[in-house]
Amino acid sequence: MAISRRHFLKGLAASSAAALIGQSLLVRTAEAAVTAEGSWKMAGSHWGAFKALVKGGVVSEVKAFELDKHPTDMLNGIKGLIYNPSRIRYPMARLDWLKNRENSDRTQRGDNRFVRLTWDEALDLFHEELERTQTQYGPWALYAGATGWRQTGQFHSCGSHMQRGVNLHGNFVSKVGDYSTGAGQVIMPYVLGSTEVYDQGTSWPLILEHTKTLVLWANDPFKNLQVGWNCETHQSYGYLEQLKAKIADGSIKVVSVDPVQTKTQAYLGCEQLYINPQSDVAFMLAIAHTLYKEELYDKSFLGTYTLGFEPFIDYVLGKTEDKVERTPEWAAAICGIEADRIREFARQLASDRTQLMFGWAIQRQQHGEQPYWAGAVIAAMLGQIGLPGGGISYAHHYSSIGVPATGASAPGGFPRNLDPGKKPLHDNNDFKGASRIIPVARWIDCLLEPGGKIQYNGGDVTFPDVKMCIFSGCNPWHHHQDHNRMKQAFRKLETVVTIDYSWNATCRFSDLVLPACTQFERNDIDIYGSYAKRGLLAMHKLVDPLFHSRSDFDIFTGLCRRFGRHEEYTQGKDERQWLAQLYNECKAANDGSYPMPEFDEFWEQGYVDFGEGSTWVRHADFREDPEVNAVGTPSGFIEISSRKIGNYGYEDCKSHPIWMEKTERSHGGPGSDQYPLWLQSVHPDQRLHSQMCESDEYRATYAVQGREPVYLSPADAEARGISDGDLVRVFNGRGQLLAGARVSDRFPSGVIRIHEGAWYGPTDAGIGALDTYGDPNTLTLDVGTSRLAQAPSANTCLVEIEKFTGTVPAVTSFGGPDMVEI
Ligand SMILES: Nc1nc2c(c(=O)[nH]1)N[C@H]1C(S)=C(S)[C@@H](COP(=O)(O)OP(=O)(O)OC[C@H]3O[C@@H](n4cnc5c(=O)[nH]c(N)nc54)[C@H](O)[C@@H]3O)O[C@H]1N2
Ligand SMILES: Nc1nc2c(c(=O)[nH]1)N[C@H]1C(S)=C(S)[C@@H](COP(=O)(O)OP(=O)(O)OC[C@H]3O[C@@H](n4cnc5c(=O)[nH]c(N)nc54)[C@H](O)[C@@H]3O)O[C@H]1N2
Ligand SMILES: [Mo]
Repeated sequence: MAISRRHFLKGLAASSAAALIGQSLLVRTAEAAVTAEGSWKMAGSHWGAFKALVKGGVVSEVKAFELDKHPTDMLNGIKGLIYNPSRIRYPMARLDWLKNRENSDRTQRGDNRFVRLTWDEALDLFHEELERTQTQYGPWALYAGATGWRQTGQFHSCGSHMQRGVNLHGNFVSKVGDYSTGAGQVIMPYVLGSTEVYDQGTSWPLILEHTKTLVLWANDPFKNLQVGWNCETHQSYGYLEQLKAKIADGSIKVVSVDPVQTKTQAYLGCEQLYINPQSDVAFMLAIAHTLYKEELYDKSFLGTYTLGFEPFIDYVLGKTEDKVERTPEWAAAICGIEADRIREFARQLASDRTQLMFGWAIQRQQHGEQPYWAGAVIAAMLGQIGLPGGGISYAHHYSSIGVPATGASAPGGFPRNLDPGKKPLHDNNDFKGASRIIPVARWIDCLLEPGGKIQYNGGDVTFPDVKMCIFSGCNPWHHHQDHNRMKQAFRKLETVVTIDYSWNATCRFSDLVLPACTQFERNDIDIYGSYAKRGLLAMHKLVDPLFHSRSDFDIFTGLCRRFGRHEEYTQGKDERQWLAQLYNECKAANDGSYPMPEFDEFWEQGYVDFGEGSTWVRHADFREDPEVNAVGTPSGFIEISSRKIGNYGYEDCKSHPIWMEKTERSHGGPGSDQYPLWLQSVHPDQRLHSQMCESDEYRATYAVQGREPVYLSPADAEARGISDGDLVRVFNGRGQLLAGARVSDRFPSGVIRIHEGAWYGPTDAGIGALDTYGDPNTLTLDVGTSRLAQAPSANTCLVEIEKFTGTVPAVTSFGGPDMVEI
């Protein structure tokens, strides 16, 4: 009965499927008892806390938590995230892999033909493959490092479950860094002594009080603060509201330095300073030139708090080997901002209290280390680092940074590592001379070039010969650049195991797929407001796990049982016991400062409020006493030049910030004669990366002819005979995709946008296949930012676009695998 029902349901729209499913398959004991009116339950998510009405075992309504005064529109996608035809229903194995395992035809990977398995079969296979990889090869052959935007909840955080479970069996290759701030988190410790990107920033109330000019540099907080790493409070929006009022009454000037008119710019009604993409460093050098020539810089700050200004300014003034003076005229030709406007902007920055606020997309491009470093140099020349409302920040668009934070302790999570004294079953630590840890964005290079060597942050990395990969809570077939290159790399792999709740492209390119449940199908606790630490949330299980899905905790308990270590994995505790323990530890840590009720009472209430936090100024302590409170750089001072980086001898990251041309740059830069349009693949307004793309009805609110929108300027559209709503083909030498044209005057000529996270849906498994939905990573460039950080360079990408005229292929991204019988 279940089987025919499944065929019947496949392809139905989410809502109708939910209605049908609700009455039959999904009603389970716990929910069956609930009355027809249903009950409201507290839940949490990256999109904020919310209450869900659960009726007859089905989530029927979602409304924002009362404390959230600025809920995101994305709450409207939640129901569709639970109920949609792309949910993974059963454990599945790729057809030819199931038949031939390590000898399978790997060119078939991606053809989406899969065979349904029972959980016992699937976990046996998973265990056999781990065993084979560890014994036939060794820990160097297993990559289990990739982790991504798992769902919220401290206990069920799935990357921890995967790594602890796998580690109980054996060692594996892991990663360093992330896709978000790969370049920033490596360069900034050399410059300001800390990653900056993940540090608390000056509080918004102080910025609103003291700042006269606020520069949003490659920064769209109004779009990006909709989500948070933990359950988001959206308190930042209250401050953006006040900022808008202050712009209107003339007390603060806000300038958005960005090639496009951002959502924030439109909301605030602030000024946009248009800049050619990827050219910010040229602009910054010319600002430094003006500040210096017009004596608008703070000599005393440079003398007291910084090192290495001279070599930098010599370079700016053309006193170095190349004899090029980085004047505003020189920069204007690169960045597209007139020389006089550059001078005027520099004077404005120096005229009064100025706060620079950088976003992260600007370091997700070739030489992404440079704009962050050059930005810090400008802030140092302005001499306001450490003053309220002055200086520089690299994170006010992220996870409630800048909201006055409480000092409360957050609950811990399920341990990612083995317990003290415990060793893996196969405790082989011989990586055969290869590196145990690789820079995360270089893992495709690693698959393609086993034994290859790269430089990274002052050291050498040797790529291991990976044969098996495990992915959980991440979607590399959205997040990594250049999918056609990835296809080649994946052909080197014997086994790919993915644990997820929705059948995304990573499942399609895997051999064994295990269905996890969503966070709405398990109980958890989370801090409310990542950096704000506003309170503690009970995330109530709304419905039982759908279909055959299980929590990651249950999945890895089952795996560990196969080699007799499940008791160690769980520490003999179930979900409820773990939650109570994590809660009680948190309660003890907060004792005296932030009172918390007993666990059962908390669970019943659903929420503990820690109240308003207090304000804080970033780097104020360093400003007050640079010797006692030295920053974490090698010298303890802000390093405008870095001897340490200089000693590495890297061509692409020298001892102070410099302008370097990109391999691809629009507006007259390299490659623009063949592919004239710069593709920015920034973060989506209506998704969290690829999460929620599968939410059918919600996707329909932004899709164009069922495809991901590509935004382009009226001029570029007209030149190509493209109208708003047309189906278009976007392409370059790396790949091609179909998308739906959205013509918008918020985009300048030469700049197009496709949001990252659009689900990859190739017509077939072949290299070069057309992507039917519009994942920008079909087109992006897969190179490291530099030898220093080896971070992703997704925003270095040129393309061309044309109206699509051929036979229109159906979208293949959604709806799960093609189930076949063996
Ligand atoms: N709604 C939503 N919010 C999110 C996320 C999401 O998926 N959805 N993801 C979260 C995560 S994981 C992260 S890492 C952050 C990402 O945060 P960011 O990386 O800061 O965000 P993006 O949206 O990619 O880009 C921000 C702005 O940079 C501009 N920009 C791009 N290139 C250049 C350039 O060369 N010069 C200049 N001056 N500007 C440029 C873009 O036009 C855009 O307006 O967002 C977080 N917030
Ligand atoms: N071109 C381009 N590419 C980019 C970026 C860009 O700006 N441009 N941005 C980069 C950035 S900053 C980031 S952070 C990455 C994001 O890359 P990812 O973190 O890989 O992106 P997500 O779409 O959040 O993928 C999370 C996956 O985990 C699954 N998942 C969620 N919760 C659970 C769980 O509890 N259990 C299990 N088993 N699975 C779960 C979801 O269904 C989803 O498939 O993308 C990067 N890629
Ligand atoms: Mo990110």
